[in-house]
Amino acid sequence: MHTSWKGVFRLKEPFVNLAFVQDSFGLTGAFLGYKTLNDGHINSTFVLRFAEENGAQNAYVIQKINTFVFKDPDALMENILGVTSFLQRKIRARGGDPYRETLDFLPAKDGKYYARDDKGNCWRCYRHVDGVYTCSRVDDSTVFYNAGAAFGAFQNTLADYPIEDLRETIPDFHNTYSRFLDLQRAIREDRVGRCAEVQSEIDFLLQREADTHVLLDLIEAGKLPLRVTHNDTKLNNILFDQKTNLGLCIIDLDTVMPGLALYDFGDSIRFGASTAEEDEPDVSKVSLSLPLYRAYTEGYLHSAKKSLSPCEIEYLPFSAKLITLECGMRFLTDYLNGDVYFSVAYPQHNLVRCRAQLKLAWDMEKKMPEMQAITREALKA
Ligand code: GN1
Ligand code: MG
Repeated sequence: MHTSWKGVFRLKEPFVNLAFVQDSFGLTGAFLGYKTLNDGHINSTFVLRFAEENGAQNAYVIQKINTFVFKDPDALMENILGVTSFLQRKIRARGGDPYRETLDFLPAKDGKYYARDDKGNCWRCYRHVDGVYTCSRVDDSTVFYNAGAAFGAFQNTLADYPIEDLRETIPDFHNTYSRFLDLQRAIREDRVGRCAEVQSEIDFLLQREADTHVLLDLIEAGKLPLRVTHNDTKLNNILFDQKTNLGLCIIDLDTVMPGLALYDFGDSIRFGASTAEEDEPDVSKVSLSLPLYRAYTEGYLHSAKKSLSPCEIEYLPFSAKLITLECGMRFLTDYLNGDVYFSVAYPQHNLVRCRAQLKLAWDMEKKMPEMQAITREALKA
């Protein structure tokens, strides 16, 4: 949940240069305060609120784009604007509210959808959606069913988006074998001397190399289609309507790229159907919740099953395990590389995250028959 407003009137580094963003994006009104949103591991995100003279308030989300991760901000914003304007047209056509059901980015003075400050940092701005909440853990199965329905609907709505127009913002993003090779390289280089302490995590992952080829082989064999996918389908990338608890708006469109429906399904389960947070230090608390797995699968299949092939449906349970392994690999790789990619709150953070993922993947392996049975049942529901 968002934290309360802070009554500050001047934002200092590393926060936002208020005058710069006001000027760049033409934000009017008296500055009331800001909040920092700490959900993401890549970009820095703030919400700024302003009051107009007539008393009306406007809030904006201001993000510093991480250009170490997103090397081409022009391509990044081109993708996002392509997708949001496509979604806005469809939402309007079905009588929805295009300003609440997708993100509305503001152009900067030069017409680009980001502004570069004098330090070379790239900032972007979109209208804050009011009357919503986010969550990074959920116990209520209904809300998680709604999450599945929302991501399923997102995939359906983008099914006829011209895939060839999308730039690959991060090449090989969910190429699990290339992630495996990245881990092997990090082990070989051992840049910060952390390898020896994580031998059991390394062994766990190296023993599962075969898994990293499974979906890639199916793509190669023409059995899994590339679709327009979100690629970062964490629960906290959904804005839920406070009144209805329905998934209203999908956010964090940075990695919308050609991908597999299975990557999106798998990542949602990894993050949202776990019994603990992604960075829970006590791994005995981490496991797959089968009731949550059922809820998400039912919600997702309810909106997406018509467009999914039998092969996609067959591999849904496996994809959850695979993306959990992939994420564990990525956290471990970053730990070995000296924490250069994901933002960390303390030195062992990436290792803690990795251990939680490996415990979850291990638990999914044990529960795979149940996950398969639930998927078959959800298909008939
Ligand atoms: C990153 O920044 P955030 O939290 O939305 C990452 C995802 C990972 C996720 C793990 C561009 O997403 O791929 O799954 O952390 N995004 C990028 O929590 O690498
Ligand atoms: Mg993201």
